[in-house]
Amino acid sequence: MKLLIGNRNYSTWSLRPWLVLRHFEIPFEDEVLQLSGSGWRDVLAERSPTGKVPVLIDGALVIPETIAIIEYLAETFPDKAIWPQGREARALARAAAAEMHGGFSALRSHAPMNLRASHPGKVDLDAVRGDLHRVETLWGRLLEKSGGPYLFGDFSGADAMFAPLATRLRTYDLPVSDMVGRYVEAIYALPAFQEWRGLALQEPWVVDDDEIDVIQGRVAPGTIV
Ligand SMILES: N[C@@H](CCC(=O)N[C@@H](CS)C(=O)NCC(=O)O)C(=O)O
Repeated sequence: MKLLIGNRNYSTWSLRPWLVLRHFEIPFEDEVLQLSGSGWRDVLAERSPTGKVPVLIDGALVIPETIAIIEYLAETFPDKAIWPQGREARALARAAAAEMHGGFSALRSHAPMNLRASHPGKVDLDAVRGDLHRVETLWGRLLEKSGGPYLFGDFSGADAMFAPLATRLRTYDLPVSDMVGRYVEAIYALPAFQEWRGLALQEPWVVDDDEIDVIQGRVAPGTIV
């Protein structure tokens, strides 16, 4: 199996299935397709049916779309508990994953994932207040019920879906409850996440579209090194 991914520092969608593969010890290789530089969109268009990453390649099968990849892994490796035990818990985990996939647009646009950076105080809190409130409600309810440290107790596909959002809370030092703060710590403590982050920190590439100082006009494109 091979997973095509984007730059580890910035590519939220790539991080999600990569965490599932690595955490559940499914053998795979990965290949980074850059999300910046000359001709990057052409490379993506050649390699991915949607022109986006991640893409999972299993023999002749080529699967785009993060949720489809995670579901394929869950079906292919039913012994791995990628989704939690119990039909009701699985339904809630899939609902959370779908909500992440289609929602939280304010946090996604105002607080791009940037693992190597620390930008406290730079996000307009009014713009993301609704999303932060929903994070508190959703994670709070699930963590209270499961007892943590992950949303359904053990790490699952739902946590993989929310891991990038957890990093945004830390990068931009957004105001959260102790419970959400502990969950963010649990994501950062996951060995698979630590491996990804370690590799992200070694990447030399800068994607201006995901750099908040460029987005907010503090620095010119092409000047961050
Ligand atoms: N709906 C897709 C979204 C994938 C996506 O937007 N990936 C970004 C990288 S994180 C990408 O490939 N962007 C390139 C582009 O938009 O041209 C999924 O769930 O996998």
